Amino acid sequence: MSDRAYALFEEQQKARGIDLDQVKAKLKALKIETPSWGYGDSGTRFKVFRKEGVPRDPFEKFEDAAQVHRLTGLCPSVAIHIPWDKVDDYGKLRRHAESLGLSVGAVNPNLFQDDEYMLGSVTNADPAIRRRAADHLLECVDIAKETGSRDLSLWFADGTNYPGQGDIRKRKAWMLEALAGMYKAMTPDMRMLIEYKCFEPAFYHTDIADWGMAYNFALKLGPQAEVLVDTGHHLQGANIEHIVAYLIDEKRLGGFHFNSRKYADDDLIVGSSNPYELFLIFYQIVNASIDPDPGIRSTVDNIAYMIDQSHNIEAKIPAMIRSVLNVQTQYAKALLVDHAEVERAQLRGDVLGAEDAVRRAFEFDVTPLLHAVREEQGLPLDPMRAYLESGYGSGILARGKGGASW
Ligand code: AOS
Ligand code: ZN
Ligand code: ZN
Ligand code: ZN
Repeated sequence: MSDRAYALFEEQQKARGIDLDQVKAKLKALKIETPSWGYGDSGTRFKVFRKEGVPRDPFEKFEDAAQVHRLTGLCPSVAIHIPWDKVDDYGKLRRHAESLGLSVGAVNPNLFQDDEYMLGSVTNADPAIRRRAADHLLECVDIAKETGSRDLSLWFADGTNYPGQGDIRKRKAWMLEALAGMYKAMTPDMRMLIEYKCFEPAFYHTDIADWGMAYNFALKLGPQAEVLVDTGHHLQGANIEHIVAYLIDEKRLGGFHFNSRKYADDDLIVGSSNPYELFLIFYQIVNASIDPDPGIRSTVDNIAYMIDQSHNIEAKIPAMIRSVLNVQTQYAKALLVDHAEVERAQLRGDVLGAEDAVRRAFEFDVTPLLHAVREEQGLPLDPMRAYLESGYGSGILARGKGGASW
């Protein structure tokens, strides 16, 4: 990208009153966590395609994640899933991460793959199974202490398939009991991020089915509990950016699991079919970042942007690069919204003017801006191309066929 393209872009944005130095500083501060499970094989319930070169252990997952960070400068931490990433020595995993310029991110307990959990984990009617599940949550707090992770990221598959199968209100109490036990075990600087999902694998009721339930649990637990929004976890047509704005305003938005979906929890490359939705989410976030209330600004500063995608047919590392670049692009566009202009239109009841002021930011080509930022950071202008030319993808083929994430 030529300097001329950037000069033109700069001129265009200056004329709109956008401070590009500030925009660049914000882009440089963007951090997106990638998930360890996004580097291993995964699939649908029909088939897991085993790929050559996928990591054979958690250490290799971090090595692949380091490539994404090296080329994009965006992904300094990696979420882990226990027991998929179980190791004997978490201090060793932490040091390995640090030697690669990474840190261990959110710790995700896994309460959905054991036979005992068929009828629920923390909400199982059997107290012994509930105890086992609660112990796993506590184990994850201990792991987070060793890995230096701030966030515990919780998603429960718990739910029922048929009316009458479970006592919904009892299960609600059991959920709170398990969460409260974990909450008590956390250190003061840890956070519990509670994820919700409307359905799947349970198809009648899910114990934490929507943001309101997650929020209610968080409120009951205390300030270290917040809500995690996975963009694939809503019923069709849900206005996710509204949920985002609402939770920020309540100072309880803890983080995201970004992914793209068309039908249900598709877990596809972020922003691949719904870039405008991603842009509108960032529009709400950027809008809140200039709120006069410091509590709202600090909520925004502490949002954990995480990717949660499962690669089924595509190569894993470039798919992750695509996702994080898509996030960066939509964030860059959202940073170009002229909020004062939107507000003026709102105040005079100018519906079309307000909509236009928001949409116009989405329509700018931010390539010159992103190239300038990458150049200033000493990063390749085109991280995807740099990856494909690096030879890393063919180098790892020597690993042979890896194991599935699960
Ligand atoms: C499941 O639908 C959730 O999105 C979780 O975040 C899950 O733990 C993750 O997708 C790994 O399977
Ligand atoms: Zn998720
Ligand atoms: Zn999901
Ligand atoms: Zn998902």
